[in-house]
Amino acid sequence: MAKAKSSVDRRGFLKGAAAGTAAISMGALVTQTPAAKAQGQAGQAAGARGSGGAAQTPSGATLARENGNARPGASARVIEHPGSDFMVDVLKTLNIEYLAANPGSTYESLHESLINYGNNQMPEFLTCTHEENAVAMAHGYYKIEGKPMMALIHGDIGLQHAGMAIYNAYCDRVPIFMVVGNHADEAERGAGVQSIHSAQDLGAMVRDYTKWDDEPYSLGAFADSALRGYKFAMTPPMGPVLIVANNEIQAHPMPAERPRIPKLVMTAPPAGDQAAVAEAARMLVAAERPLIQCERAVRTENGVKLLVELAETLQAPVNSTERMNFPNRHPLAGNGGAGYQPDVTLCLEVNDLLNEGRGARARGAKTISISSTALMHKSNIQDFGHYVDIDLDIGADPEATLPYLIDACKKLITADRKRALADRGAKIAAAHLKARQQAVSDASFGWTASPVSLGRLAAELWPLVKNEDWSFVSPQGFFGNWPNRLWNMEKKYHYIGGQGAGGMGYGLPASVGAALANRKYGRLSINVQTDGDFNYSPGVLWTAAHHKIPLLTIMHNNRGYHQEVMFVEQQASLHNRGADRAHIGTKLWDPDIQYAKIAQGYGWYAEGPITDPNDLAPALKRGIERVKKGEPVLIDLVTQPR
Ligand SMILES: Cc1ncc(C[n+]2csc(CCOP(=O)(O)OP(=O)(O)O)c2C)c(N)n1
Repeated sequence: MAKAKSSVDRRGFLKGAAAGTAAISMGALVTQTPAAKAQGQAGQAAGARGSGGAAQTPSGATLARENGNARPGASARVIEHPGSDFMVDVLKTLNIEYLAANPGSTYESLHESLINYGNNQMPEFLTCTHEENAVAMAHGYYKIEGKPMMALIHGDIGLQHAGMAIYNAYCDRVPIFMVVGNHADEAERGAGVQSIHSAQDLGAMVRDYTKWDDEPYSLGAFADSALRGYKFAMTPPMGPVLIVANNEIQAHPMPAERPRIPKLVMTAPPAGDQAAVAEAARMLVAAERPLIQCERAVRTENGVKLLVELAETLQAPVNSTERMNFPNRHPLAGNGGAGYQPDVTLCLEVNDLLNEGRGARARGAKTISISSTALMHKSNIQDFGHYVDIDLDIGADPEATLPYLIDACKKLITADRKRALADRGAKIAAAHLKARQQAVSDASFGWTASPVSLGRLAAELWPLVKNEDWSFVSPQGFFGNWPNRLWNMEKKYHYIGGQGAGGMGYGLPASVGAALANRKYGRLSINVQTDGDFNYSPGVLWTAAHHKIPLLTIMHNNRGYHQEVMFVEQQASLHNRGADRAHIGTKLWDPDIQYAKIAQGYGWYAEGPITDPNDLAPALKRGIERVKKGEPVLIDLVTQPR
């Protein structure tokens, strides 16, 4: 949401925020832990550890010199109740379990309040080594837990690091509650990093791909903003939201009159217009070959059940391309088989209707869309895709609309129609079975090959996990979609989908975030990890080890950016030149990267590189045993490209 505010207005307002505390300069703001207070060490407690008493810390003047603080000479004072304590009270009303953060001085007051005043609980700090990891962890976490994680971000530089991960979440319609620190007031902040890491309109840096952002100028406004932001994030279409927490409201003392924290009242997701839903039902029941095409169609286990009910009511095939929406072994799963040309396609939360809509129009077929994305668009980033003149466009949340659509369809189906639909269902079921048998046969190709085939990896893993409560927490597109082809995926958490915006560097941290959410359910989290993605920010391995997050990571180590190898080969062919140099700029060899050693260095149990396919199953067994005991484990498998 664009904000127009002049810097003159902002300064005036900030002066208001600082009213009553004008005498206290930045150099004078020193917080104090209870332990330090007991030892009478006021003014030295800024670096004190909560449990071990006050550490010897540099004086305010020394720190000021080193940090370029504007007022090095100011004497230290104590702030008993900083505004950041109130902010913690606000955050606690949101019931957020975890906060992922790479530390930074723009939110130092809030940081200290969270761990001491807030007792590091609800939310609990997760120490991250990169802002992109913090946000991507929150991304993966939501897709298991169904509620947002908080990401706490350091000023403009941290926000720049977080940018791509925010964009992935935005395109994946994933809510993340982000708070970014800032020193807004030039008169109050120091020279050096306090100025360089601050911005006049911090939200502008990511506004094109956050659902909403705000910069509250008082504690009362922070409370409103935080609750409003949480609510916006969680209303379909969901998305990341950003609150700028200016140091001026974090670090100044609480006003005498404590602002009220309002109640969190969530918005019910929008269901489709009754007449439009009735029209959709008429088209679907009359169709000879309907198809249900899903992207982010449903959000919960109940949504999966509803989709099964709709498919069975219509005896229509369900093609699901993103997160798990529909059980993949249901006889109606798939595209209906070879030669099944849909005459009506129902698209559920399909972002870009180019393929479905224009394809249908070309052959005289019809397209219906039910999507919440119709309710929110921004101008700059082109993630909205294409304008397609489809036949019925319902702006609504599919999951909230499904009960009405199912009812409307059932009312229209006569006994005769039911018999015809059952005949169609039997044919679709036969095609489904054929596709599954074909997948089993395809998995045997290159069974004894080294590097190891991905079909073999999927086939070796399945018997080891199928009796566990398992969750596949990485994208499967670069893994040949093998889990969908071979495994039995019936629960929502069996597959959490892809990056959202195709941004690499998502896989490793998102799988750690998802594994964290799975931990409390005792679920076995499985991540098949491509090597290109791994190398963006491997520091999240340390976060997983430090916070004891059990996760089985199997490296799909094809020693390169294979997607790009294929693109360069394609271009070489298009330009009528040989592809023998396509490895330049695309391969990760010479030297081969030692992933097991990297993981061990970050505190993981790790094995490999494995090149003999016969060594794979025993290594997987050992790995699973350790993960079940609570450890993160990495097995480096040298693989075929795809
Ligand atoms: C941030 C980012 N940079 C570059 C790309 C372009 N890109 C798309 S796929 C890909 C290769 C990724 O390599 P890897 O994760 O090893 O998967 P592989 O293609 O080898 O299966 C790259 C670099 C991207 N999508 N995201």
